[in-house]
Amino acid sequence: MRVLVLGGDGYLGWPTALHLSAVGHHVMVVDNFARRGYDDELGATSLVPIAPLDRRIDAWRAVSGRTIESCAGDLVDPVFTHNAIERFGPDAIVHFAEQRSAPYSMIDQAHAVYTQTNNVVGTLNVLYAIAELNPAIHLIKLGSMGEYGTPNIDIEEGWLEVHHNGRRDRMLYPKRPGSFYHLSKVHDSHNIEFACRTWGLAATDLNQGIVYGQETEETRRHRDLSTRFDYDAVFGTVLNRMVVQAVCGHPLTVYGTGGQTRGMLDIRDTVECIRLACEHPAGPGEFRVFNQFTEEFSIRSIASMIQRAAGDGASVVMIDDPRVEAEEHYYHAAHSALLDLGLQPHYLEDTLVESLLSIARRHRHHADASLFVPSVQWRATASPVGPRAHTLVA
Ligand code: NAD
Ligand code: USQ
Repeated sequence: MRVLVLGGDGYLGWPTALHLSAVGHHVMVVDNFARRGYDDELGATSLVPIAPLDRRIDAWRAVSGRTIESCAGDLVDPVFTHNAIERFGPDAIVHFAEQRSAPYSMIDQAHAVYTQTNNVVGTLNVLYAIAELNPAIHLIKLGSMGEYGTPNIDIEEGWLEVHHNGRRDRMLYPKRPGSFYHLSKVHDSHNIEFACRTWGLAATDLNQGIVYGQETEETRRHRDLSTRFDYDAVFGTVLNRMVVQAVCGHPLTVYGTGGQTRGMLDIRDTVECIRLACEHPAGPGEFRVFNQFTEEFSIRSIASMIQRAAGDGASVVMIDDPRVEAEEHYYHAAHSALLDLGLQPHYLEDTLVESLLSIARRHRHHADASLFVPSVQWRATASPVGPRAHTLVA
């Protein structure tokens, strides 16, 4: 298959491009390098050094004999997006290319507006390009489990059978997310469902949980193939952050009571789920939703697991939650569709010591402890309207 990976320079996009290329698909990556720009803006860097995209591609050619094409540009530009898709002529488009940090989207008005514009407009441009060029292209869009929020009923895979006043219908599952970033994903999902229903597009919305880990079979083959490992309070996700905190002797930062429960998955399962979705496409007009995670954990239980695995007196600190979210809640989410397609999950218990902690130990000298401290508050401040304190680099 010809697969276009949008956001192919990012944490997940790059290992996915490698995995798809390794199994024989013809891959092109598109990226505007905004993610590298957020690092400059925030004064943060990946714990594991990453090579520029050109060097990554050269390293892959050297170790595998396979070519990955690349194209630099911004999906918010409709002409660029149309031309990139026309030039490559994909069978499938995997769309990772969004601003993906909840705290980043909550810094201030400018960052909220940037996040929603970047994500919603970029995705709309992709939808229009597919509709105009070839509606048979299968769109695989990265959504988020956080779109659902934490409802007091079971979470289904995208759709809900509703019985109301003696009638029934199959409706999109109601969403109540917890940040302007997560809301951008909800808006995307509605736009994609509309495009499938109206133009007959074929799409898979992958509501992914929190990803952990840094290595895949392909990225291990050369240091220039490494993907990022974020541990800062804006882009570092909880499990990756806590592993780095543990090896640096910093207390593991549990926000609030730590009863927040989330679906999670190993990065090796992310790349495999994408392969499965590409090779088993949605049908014409179908808006298919998969919940993409393998295990559920509360933040408290993750902290205890890491504390036990790291040893060396790792400690846990409970701090006031900078976010507005339920700290104790019901959580039960369906996630059988990808298992039915053949996913063989990796489990955290088996990989924490052998993979995550050993990578973090190897690179701990790069860590900057000031980046562990949460810097973004959800509760509205009486700050003036408009762009100010933080300058957007992207
Ligand atoms: P990332 O920030 O590392 O990668 C996203 C990439 O997209 C970056 O390289 C960035 O430069 C690029 N990009 C952003 N806006 C763009 C634009 N307008 N035009 C072109 N390129 C653009 O993020 P990630 O962690 O790899 O996440 C990838 C996707 O998966 C995101 O959509 C995210 O919401 C979703 N996701 C991630 C996680 C996770 O735990 N990391 C979990 C669930 C869902
Ligand atoms: N948390 C802590 N301590 C920390 C960091 C986070 O207790 O040091 C808590 C947060 O309060 C939250 C939970 O851990 O309750 C998860 O936070 P996170 O930063 O790991 O994840 P989140 O903000 O939800 O976002 C990440 C990715 C995003 C993706 C989402 C999947 O950045 O791109 O969409 O995970 S999901 O959570 O399923 O929506």
